[in-house]
Order: sequence, then structure tokens, then C-alpha cells
Amino acid sequence: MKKILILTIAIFILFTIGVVAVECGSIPTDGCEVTIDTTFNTGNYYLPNGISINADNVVLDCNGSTLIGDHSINLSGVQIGSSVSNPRLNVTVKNCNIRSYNFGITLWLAYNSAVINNNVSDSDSSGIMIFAQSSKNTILNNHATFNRRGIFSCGGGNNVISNNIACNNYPLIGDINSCDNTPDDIGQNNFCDWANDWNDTGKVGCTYTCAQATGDSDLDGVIDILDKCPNSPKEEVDQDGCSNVQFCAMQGICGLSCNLADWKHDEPFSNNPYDCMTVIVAKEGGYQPTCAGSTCAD
Ligand SMILES: [Ca+2]
Ligand SMILES: [Ca+2]
Repeated sequence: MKKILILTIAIFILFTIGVVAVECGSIPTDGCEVTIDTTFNTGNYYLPNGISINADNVVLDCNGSTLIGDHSINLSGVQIGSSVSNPRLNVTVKNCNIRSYNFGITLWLAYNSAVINNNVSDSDSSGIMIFAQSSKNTILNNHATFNRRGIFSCGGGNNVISNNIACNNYPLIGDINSCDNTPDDIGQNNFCDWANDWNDTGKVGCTYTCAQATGDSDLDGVIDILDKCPNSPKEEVDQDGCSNVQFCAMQGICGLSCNLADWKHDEPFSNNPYDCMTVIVAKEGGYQPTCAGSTCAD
């Protein structure tokens, strides 16, 4: 009888405190959390409860993986922050394909964070949701398509939403939809057909229509209308669609050190001694590489 009582109490405690989340690591499991810099092994992962970012100053690189949900109510594919006691600072989520969640990526009390190069689709509510006073975040180079809302900004303002393709979401509801009370969000070079309470800087609605979001002659992932180097060789390109060599040729001042530097700033410094020969002014979500001097950038 005593054993049964202890077992009952143990089960009760387990249900009360819930299941302790495990670290995602390189192969994510359902409901796992990210508290350290993480790169997923590329693959398709069925994660109906999604994953959460539960530490500041971390980078999640899905590395082209696809996270698949089951449309459960109120769940997100990737959630950054969640409550007053659990805000998040300086988080980056990049290179994720996320589909079939209620929310694709949610920023909830998230600050100074970046959502870059993700594909978010088939969300019942919003593809990318900025909510609950979240501010100073950067939403850059994402595809938000075939959701109810594409990108919904309803946070604390001062967010930057640029270079996104938000297309084929519900008509009228909005490819990009901003709350009336967050007028301080800004952005440019977005593609959309339905902009609700959203205007790119100096434009009415988005800068480009969805019909213009087609064509990529050099297959580098930067569509023709935005590609400053429309004939890039197949290698790493910057956000303007230029390769290392093309970029360095335009700068014309750093020679070999420019060609070999990690000017996109997405590799460990140990692999890139040339970073110390070339000034790389790089910042996630808005890097601006320059070739100018001899200060180590990393
Ligand atoms: Ca291109
Ligand atoms: Ca190009």
C-alpha cells in the first residue's frame, strides 16, 4: 500500500511539473529547447509541439531542416520567449523550413533578436508573429507563404521587417499585417500583395508585388530584381546576391585577404585567419562588409 501511495505521488508530481524539456542538440526531438548555439543536422523533423529558445545570446541554425507540426492550437514551430518571467534577448533563428503549425515562428517578449532566411508556410494563424512588446527585432530575408497571415507584427515597435517575400497568404487578412499600435516598425524591399496597416519606408504597402518575386537567373537564392550581381558563380553570396570575388572586386582595395575572409561572418574565426587582415563589419541581420584595414573583426 505504501509503495502504491509513493508511486501515485510520484506520478502526480510528474504531471504537476510537466515534462522537463531536453536540449535539442543536432537532432531535435519534440518539445525540445535550445539553450546553446545549435546547428541541426539537415533533415525533416515531425515536431508537433515545436521547439523553444530558452536562453539569451544563442543562435539556432536549422541548416535547411524542415520542422513539421500538426496544426495544434497555440503552438509554434519555434518560439522565442514566452512570458514576463521568460523574455529573450539576442536570439537568432535562421535557415529553417517550418510548416503546419498554428504559428510558425513566434517572438514573445523577444528583444534584439533576428529571424533570417526562414521559410514559413501553412500556419493556421501567422507565419511569423511578433507579439507582446517584442521590439528591436529584425525579420530579414524570410519567405512567409500560404499562411493565414504571413508576417503579423503586434509587438512593442522598433522592429525592422525587410527583404521578405510574404505572398499567397489569405487575401484581405494580410501578407504583412501590423497592429495600429505599433507604428514604429519599419522595413523595406518586401514583396506582398496584401499589406494591412503596413507600408515599407516611403511606399504604400510593400515595395514589390508578389508577381515580381520570381526569377533567379544565377540560382543563388537572390531573385533577379534584388540581385546586384545577377551572374554570380555558385558559392556563398551576400544579401545583395554577390559572391566573395564579385564583392571584393567592387571594393577593389583588399586583394587576396578580402577574397578569403569570412566576410559574411557566419563561420568560426579559427577557420578564417584572413578576418584579421580585413575589417569585417558584420552584424547578423544587417551585415555590411567592408575592406579597409587590419583590425581583427571576430
Ligand atoms: Ca540571383
Ligand atoms: Ca547573384
